[in-house]
Amino acid sequence: MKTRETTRLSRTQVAIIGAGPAGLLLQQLLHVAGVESVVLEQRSRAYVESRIRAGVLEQGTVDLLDRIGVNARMRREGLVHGGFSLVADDDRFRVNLRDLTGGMNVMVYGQTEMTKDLIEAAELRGTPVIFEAEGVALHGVDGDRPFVTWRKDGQEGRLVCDFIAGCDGFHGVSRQSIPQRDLTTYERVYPFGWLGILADVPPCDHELIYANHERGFALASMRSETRSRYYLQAPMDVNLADWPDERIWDELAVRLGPAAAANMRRGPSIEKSVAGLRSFVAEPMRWHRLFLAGDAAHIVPPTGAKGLNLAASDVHFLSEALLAYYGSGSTNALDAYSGRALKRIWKAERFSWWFTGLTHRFPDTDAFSRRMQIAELDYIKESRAAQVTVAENYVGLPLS
Ligand code: RFL
Ligand code: PHB
Repeated sequence: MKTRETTRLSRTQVAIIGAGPAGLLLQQLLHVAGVESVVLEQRSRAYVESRIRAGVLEQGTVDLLDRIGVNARMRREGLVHGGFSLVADDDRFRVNLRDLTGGMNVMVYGQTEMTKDLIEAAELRGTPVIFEAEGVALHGVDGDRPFVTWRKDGQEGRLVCDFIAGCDGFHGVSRQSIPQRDLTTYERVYPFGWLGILADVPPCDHELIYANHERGFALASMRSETRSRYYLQAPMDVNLADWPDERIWDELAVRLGPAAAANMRRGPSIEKSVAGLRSFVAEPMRWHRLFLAGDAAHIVPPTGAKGLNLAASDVHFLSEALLAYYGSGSTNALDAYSGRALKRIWKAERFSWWFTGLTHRFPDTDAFSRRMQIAELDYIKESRAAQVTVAENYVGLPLS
């Protein structure tokens, strides 16, 4: 898409670095309100469209996709879930999200699919996305006329803009462009990872199952009624060669408990990978004319299914602030962006950290701490108040 034409572009209102969910969603939120942007992405379109990542959309994320009209396939193919199950030592109970939150659900729809839909919308609507932009660099961010440069097909591109949105993920160039003295970071790296497997078999349950087992955490998730996504807690240095599919299925059957095991359909994996778990926040999310959003500014462990949804809430706040600026010339909302976004981010960080602690085996999980985990899960099972707390965090706190 848009290759020769867009490399000639020289001026836009908002330059967006990164074509992940944050960047692509921000572009459409701005477009429907008449603000121009260009997305610069270092990878190819095929690479971006095939990355397997998150799978659960909060109601607020679904609402944003509805609002920008990039929702037809999600509404057709997405699976609405009104609850999920928690398992501890084969004792399983359901958290009825819909009932506990007064009617809220989550939508199971892969990040891969959402990304494809947003790229297709960009193509149809003519909002430029430049893939394979190498060596993206930010310039003049602390002045009045910032600009971005890159290389593509042996040519130098240069884009002057009013603002830069750094939506380029944890390893991107945007956060690194901010002087260290102006940024405070908070971090926790967990001493384990998630071994993920994708297989074209029907899920073992119609909803997700999160399991605390003495051998470690397990999660049964899905992408559709015929495609399953499973995870096992595993050491970060795990050798995938030691984990042939049969061993993974056997381990999932043990950790997820007998009811799930009885319904589990096994099949060849079509993807297998290990991802690390990290909590990370960089403050503030603004440096002069650069605004960070999504993984560029923060990371959560995936246990709460919050990473993608936080990217969406950030760009919702950022688009509102940019639209207020273009509407009235006032920078008040832009000045408030970082504080507003961080208030919601820290609560999602807390929930993701807590849910990880409740369900995983840590190197220092001795017999006493495991009893504490089991007692807490048992309390949640029996207490509606505790379940409401879990449910309202899981479906997503308000976008206020
Ligand atoms: P993304 O999705 O990382 O997108 C950033 C984009 O920026 C591009 N980029 C650059 N472009 C130009 N110049 C540069 N210098 C650039 N550097 C990077 C990248 O190629 C990419 O296209 O960030 P965004 O948009 O903020 O979205 C965040 C979500 O993707 C993320 O929070 C979740 O996927 C996190 N996450 C998961 N979250 C869940 O809720 N459930 C999961 O199961 C789950 N699994 C995962 C994950 C993240 C992973 N990462 C980051 C390694 C599994 C993995 C492997
Ligand atoms: C997924 O389906 O990839 C998934 C679902 C729920 C999570 C994390 C990942 O908490």
